[in-house]
Amino acid sequence: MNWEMFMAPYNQAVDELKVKLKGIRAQYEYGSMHSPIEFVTGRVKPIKSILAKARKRNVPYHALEEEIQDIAGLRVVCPFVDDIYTVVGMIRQREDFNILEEKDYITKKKESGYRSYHVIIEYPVETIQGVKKLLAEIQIRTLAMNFWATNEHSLNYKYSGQIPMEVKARLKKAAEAAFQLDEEMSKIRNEIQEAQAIFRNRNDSEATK
Ligand code: 0O2
Repeated sequence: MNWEMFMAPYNQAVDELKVKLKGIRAQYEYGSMHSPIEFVTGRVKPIKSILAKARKRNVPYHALEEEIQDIAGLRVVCPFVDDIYTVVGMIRQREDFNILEEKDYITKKKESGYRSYHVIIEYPVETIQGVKKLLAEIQIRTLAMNFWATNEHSLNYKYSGQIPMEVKARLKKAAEAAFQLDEEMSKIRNEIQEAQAIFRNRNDSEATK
């Protein structure tokens, strides 16, 4: 297996999709509008993790491209829960890729407490051999959901997937607290956005002095 060749289109897809998704945020900023996107990150799954996932699921090498959907992974982090659905709406309308599947782990959280909205897309990458369509996963979540998932992910790594029961229970509590935080923030969303607009205008006028 030539891993460098295998990974090349995934690296390209992540780079391109990062630019495209960051472009959405930039357009809101130019228009001085509230952006439903706080930040965008992207990564190509490390080969070690691809192989570990494949082994766990009995996926042979020749089926990696179809079976491991998140070799190319993008993450869109939003200020508020409603923003997630705004971003999903925009993703659905795009003409530069197709959606294959949507997984709503917000209304239906995972057993761990994990919340996020996942969209699996088929993305065409232009290569010197022609167009190569590959799968990519876009995870859309709030800042609070991201804080929880990042910490839980670190703990999973620390305990090699075997998080002790009492830590698991605390994580579930923390997931609910994070969701409550999202709900409370949504209730004062208008106030927060007005405050941010005042702050932005003040900075803009000071910059042009
Ligand atoms: P990594 O290290 O982030 O790459 P499925 O068969 O559809 O249930 P699949 O294909 O793993 O399972 O898809 P799923 O469940 O949508 O999860 C894909 C990714 O979502 C994971 O990738 C994580 O990034 C994230 N995720 C899912 N569940 C959890 C969770 O309980 N906690 C955290 N922190 N993240 C989660 P990987 O490959 O597991 O990991």
